[in-house]
Amino acid sequence: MLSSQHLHDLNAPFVANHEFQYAHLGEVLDQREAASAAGVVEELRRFQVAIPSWALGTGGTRFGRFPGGGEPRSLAEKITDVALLHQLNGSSNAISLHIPWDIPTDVAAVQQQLAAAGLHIDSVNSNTFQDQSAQAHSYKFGSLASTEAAVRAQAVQHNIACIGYGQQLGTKVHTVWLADGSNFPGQQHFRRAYQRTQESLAAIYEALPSDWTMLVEYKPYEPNFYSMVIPDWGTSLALCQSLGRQAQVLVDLGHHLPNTNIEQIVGRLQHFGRLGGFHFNGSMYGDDDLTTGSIKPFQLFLIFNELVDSAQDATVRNPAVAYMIDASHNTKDPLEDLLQSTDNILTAYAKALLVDRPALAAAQEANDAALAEDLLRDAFLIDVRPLVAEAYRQSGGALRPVAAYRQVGHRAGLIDQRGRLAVATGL
Ligand code: PSV
Ligand code: MN
Ligand code: MN
Repeated sequence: MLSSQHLHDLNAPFVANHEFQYAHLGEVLDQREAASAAGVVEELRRFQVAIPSWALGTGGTRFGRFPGGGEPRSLAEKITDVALLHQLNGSSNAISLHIPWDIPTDVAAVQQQLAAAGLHIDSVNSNTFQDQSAQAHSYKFGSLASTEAAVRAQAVQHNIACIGYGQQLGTKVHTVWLADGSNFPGQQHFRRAYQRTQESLAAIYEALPSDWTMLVEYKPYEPNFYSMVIPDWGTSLALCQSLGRQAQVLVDLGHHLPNTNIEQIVGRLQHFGRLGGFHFNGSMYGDDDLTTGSIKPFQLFLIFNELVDSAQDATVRNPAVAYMIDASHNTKDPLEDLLQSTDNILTAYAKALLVDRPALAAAQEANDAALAEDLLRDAFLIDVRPLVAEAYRQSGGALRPVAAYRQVGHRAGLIDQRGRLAVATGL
């Protein structure tokens, strides 16, 4: 952990320039009248995006993995890493757990560590996409959709056990992502696979405490490449509607075929009051897990435009959305990537807050396509970096989180402590 004096010293070389830029942008925004700099900074400071435990180590592909060293070997070390991110940017106050990778051995110690760092558990995520050594039945041909009742029962029990761990640690969100599907035409009966999944989910839903949310995530392909049982938001939505009000759809940005209009999906789900969670990552082709906003920053802005629009519309009755980064970094230092992803997320959010919403609504009503698009571009093209930096600073963080992380030589320190060959538990 860094002391506040240390953070203050790290910021010192950047302060004068930052204050000049922030004051200048404040004047520009005052002239535009859509939103004030202070108001946007306040919103940015409130916005928190959870870090998944599995993004803290280097990912890989089926061709290889190149660990960067000093990766967290335990839940305690994962929490330590997230605590540092939160210190640097004030925007990462929660960690998501994947069971069984993150089963807590000492619940009291975990709770104590979280409290000391101002963190909490965002959600528990079940894992029925891999076989574990002590497991009686294999998930090779599916889990909740399996043709074998014993496999389905085992998968249901695992999900219920996840909820139990979550209760011990104080979260109220359980996320289900299924790898179930098929690789060959004819392999799986589509309707029956859906029906079995629905029944299995209903059994898990029955065990869900009344103040919990169950998030149902969809994905069009991978690991199955002919069909997935929950391939799209329509299937997720239908499942959630059949389960009850506590079931919500989870949108993962990488889980769409190229050129899908994700912002429209976001708007639709909010209209139905069923947008429950969000997994951020960047995508060129599919579930690439690249840095959020690195490839399509305009798309990320348009997604936030929908979120802001819905948040400001009293007729929208969507519950609070659980935001998380879901990525697996192959090349960069994962902690640097998470800082960059969060920065890009806050940048997109800030720009969306700057949209002149009454003018946009009027242009839409008048079918003035050129003006409507210009109003979006006008907000998107504003350089909002001083607003994001000011949010970090007001939260006690670093004006430039990645630079600060490098300046203190954090990765080298982790390698010294944990070892060059320390590999994170998880993916
Ligand atoms: C699957 O691709 C996914 O996006 C799900 O959210 C999983 O829980 C996560 O990645 C980790 O495998
Ligand atoms: Mn995901
Ligand atoms: Mn994914």
